[in-house]
Amino acid sequence: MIKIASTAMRYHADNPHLDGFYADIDELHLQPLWEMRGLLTPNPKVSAVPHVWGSAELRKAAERSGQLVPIDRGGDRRVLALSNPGLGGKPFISSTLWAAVQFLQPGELAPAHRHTPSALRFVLDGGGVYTLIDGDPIVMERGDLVLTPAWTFHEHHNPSDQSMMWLDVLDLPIVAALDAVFFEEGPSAEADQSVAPQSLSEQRYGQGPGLVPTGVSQISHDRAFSPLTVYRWADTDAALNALLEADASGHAELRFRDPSRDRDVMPTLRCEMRRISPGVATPVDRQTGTRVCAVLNGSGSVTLGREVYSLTAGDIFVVPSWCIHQLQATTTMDVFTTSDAPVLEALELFRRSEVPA
Ligand code: 1HN
Repeated sequence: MIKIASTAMRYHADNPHLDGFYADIDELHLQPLWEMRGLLTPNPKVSAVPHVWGSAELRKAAERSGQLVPIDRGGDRRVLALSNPGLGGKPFISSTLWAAVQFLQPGELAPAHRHTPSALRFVLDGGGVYTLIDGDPIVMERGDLVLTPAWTFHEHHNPSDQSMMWLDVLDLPIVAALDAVFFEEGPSAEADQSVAPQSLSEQRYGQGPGLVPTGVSQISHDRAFSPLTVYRWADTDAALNALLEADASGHAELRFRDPSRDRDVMPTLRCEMRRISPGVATPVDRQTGTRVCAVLNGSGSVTLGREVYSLTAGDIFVVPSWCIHQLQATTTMDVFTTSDAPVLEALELFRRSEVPA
């Protein structure tokens, strides 16, 4: 641990040469550590603050953007970024994650592109949009989790007669901090209405728990992300129900994982789903890294730090690093959570503790 305070006493400005020295080294783009404060703090210094974005306001804002802004503006996506009030206007939900709602109206097409930041989509309401991931068509329905791993081409089509809104989460701030953002436009596509009922990804990797293709027809998959790019709500729902029945706690928690290896779905993003029975509260916890959560079903509340926020289906909230967090269900509540935990774990920076209530 570097002790800044004691050396600061020794070197401070009663020496007449010191100011000149500071001016000279400034010209050389050098800075004295001994004059700095707050670099190494006993606990993480977190700029992001807890915040809940309400379902009704999100929906209304998305619909207004649909009336006012055509799809070919703003990077070919009609996306409203959830900007954390603690980050001084940056379009990030925390210093490490991007979260947004995306809105696609009937007949609209968000054209193909690819980028090094990885993305996921979680469908909070509606359905009927399909997305192509490296050409593999995936119909998106309520409660589905869809992955768009780094550098995969993706485009979204809405051939249905209803508008659709979903949650997008990307590791963009991490990739930007690493100066590793690349972006490329894809081939332009006409809206293709002929969507296969099941994606190739599901045909290969989504046919049963613990079953993966092998043998002579082995599908080689050497990328760091899950070869299964969609996790269907029907499967998640059934697994949550079974887990809730098997365990008397009234609280079931599942992690989405790569079916071919013991890994998170993507190297930067962990995905989990919780179901909490009426009247049940989860343990009070805190962990390093950001959690972005969305309520799929039910209602209740969340404690974030010292505040309690009421929750209803469609609400999205952020749990900043090391912030006290507890969920309480009024009706059976399903909460999707994604986090940057795999990054912290890989760097041995992940800490989690349950806090006495
Ligand atoms: C993006 O490519 C999508 O493809 C959504 O749906 C949100 C936010 C920032 C940068 C790229 C998409 C995005 C994004």
